[in-house]
Amino acid sequence: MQRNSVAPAWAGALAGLVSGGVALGVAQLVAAFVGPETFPVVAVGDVTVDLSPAPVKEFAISAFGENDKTVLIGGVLVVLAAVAALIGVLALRRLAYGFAGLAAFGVIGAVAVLTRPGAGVLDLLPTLVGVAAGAWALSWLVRRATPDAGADAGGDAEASSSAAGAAVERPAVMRAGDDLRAFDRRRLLTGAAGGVVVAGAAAVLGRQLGGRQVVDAARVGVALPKPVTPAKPVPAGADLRINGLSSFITKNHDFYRVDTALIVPQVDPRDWKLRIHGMVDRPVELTYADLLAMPLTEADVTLTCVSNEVGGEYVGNARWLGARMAEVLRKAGLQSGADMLLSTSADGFTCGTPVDVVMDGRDALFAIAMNGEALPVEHGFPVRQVVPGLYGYVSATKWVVDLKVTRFDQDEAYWTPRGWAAKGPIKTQSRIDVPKSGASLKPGRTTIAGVAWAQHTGVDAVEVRVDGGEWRQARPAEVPGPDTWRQWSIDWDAAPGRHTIQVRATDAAGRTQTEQEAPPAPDGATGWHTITVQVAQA
Ligand SMILES: Nc1nc2c(c(=O)[nH]1)N[C@H]1C(S)=C(S)[C@@H](COP(=O)(O)O)O[C@H]1N2
Ligand SMILES: [Mo]
Repeated sequence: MQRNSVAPAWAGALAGLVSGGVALGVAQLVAAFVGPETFPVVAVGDVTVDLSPAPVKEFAISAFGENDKTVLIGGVLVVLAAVAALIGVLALRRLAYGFAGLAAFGVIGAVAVLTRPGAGVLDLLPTLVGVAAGAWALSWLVRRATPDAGADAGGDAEASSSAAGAAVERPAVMRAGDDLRAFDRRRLLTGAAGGVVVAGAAAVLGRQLGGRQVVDAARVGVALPKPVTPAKPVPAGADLRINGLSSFITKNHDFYRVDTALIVPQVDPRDWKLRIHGMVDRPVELTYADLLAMPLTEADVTLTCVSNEVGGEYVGNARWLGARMAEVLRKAGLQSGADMLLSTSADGFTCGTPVDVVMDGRDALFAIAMNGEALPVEHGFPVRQVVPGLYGYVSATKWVVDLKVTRFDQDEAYWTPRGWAAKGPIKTQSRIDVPKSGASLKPGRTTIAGVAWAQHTGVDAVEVRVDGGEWRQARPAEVPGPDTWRQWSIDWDAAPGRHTIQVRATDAAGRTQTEQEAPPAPDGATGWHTITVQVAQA
């Protein structure tokens, strides 16, 4: 008896894939009501992010850049699809195997959801309802594919009759070889098509309902107060307006984004609270309205990511508006001995910032606006931290909701156990923006230009050399203060041939960038940005 050939493997794989789709679509729909982070695919992705060792994450960032999240979710979906197909194949042999596979999936999803910060039992709903819908779809499709459940190749009458609900009227032996009756291809295909429609509709509806409309609307409705302390005027000469050179202010749309969030946290400002506790005299709770009612400070500050490679793109300059962190902390009263501010975001990311840096008078802000508009949701709406001079991973908490005043010897922030330094002052760096590395140039006078940064110390000088020759002084542009990057430019008489161009900056404390190359981990890349260009014959 060749029962295995009754319904082909592809039929099982198809049933499995469609059932998996139904499970995810329905889970997505339910997650729209419970919270987008409870969608099991996202939760599994989040766990993957949190469990990935630093080198894997660094690889992901360098290989995929800001697409790393899409690649990760895509990877999770590919694995899911493969396993769903397998589950379908098993289900055709014996439905109970398929159910067991789905249940195993549900358990993985449930565990992932429950390990998310602040997760409750209700958060399991998308996973549970999704798995139930997937199981229902699977048994329905298997039944359609094999109308005579008795032909179920496993021959387990109990599992097939109870699960598939079809009466076993004749012994399977009698129908062995009766392919038309044992495997109904048309009914499987129409059923699968129906399943795809259900899965797609549920997913689309879920995305619509769980989307960002509510928070987007609240964001658009924010009336930004005028700063009591406006930004220092930006000198006219701060922006050299050279083609290809990063503009002095980075537009919000162009601003780099780095975070561990697979889906951007949606925080309604009406629900937002910042809790300040720990080593303080009086714990404080601030609402968004409280924050907006404080005297606000505006400041131009360049953010930099510790993951930025020499010459990399993870740096940007914006005008921030916010309440001074020092003033908020003085309301709470810092106790002596506290040296760390452990901030937590709505999605559970944590960040450890030195107390002395925040309290030393620099423009360390709980920022609410970026370049004249309420913070973009991706950049931390409604409130994020901005601290000049520190890499983002130790200072720039987006969607910040909690601040614990503590000690570095008692608490650890997100990236520290993952191989990054507990403290992250920004290292002086410089970058050549024009010409682009690998460019082909005409011979003759050419402009070389770029940016350099040494936040809160300031950039004093920038030097450029070609082909390892003499360092020449570039012209640094004007700056409003020490907390932003500084443009620079220099003219070069390009002779035909291939050339190497290098840059190095010296900060206002007299320290020149080291030539020594270091990778981003554990505390920031070093080395001189070096590009090569090809100059054509005259
Ligand atoms: N909630 C949260 N805030 C975060 C992060 C994060 O992963 N989660 N990453 C930090 C890092 S590493 C950097 S470099 C900056 C980047 O800010 P941006 O995305 O607005 O450029 O945000 C910081 N704030
Ligand atoms: Mo970062």
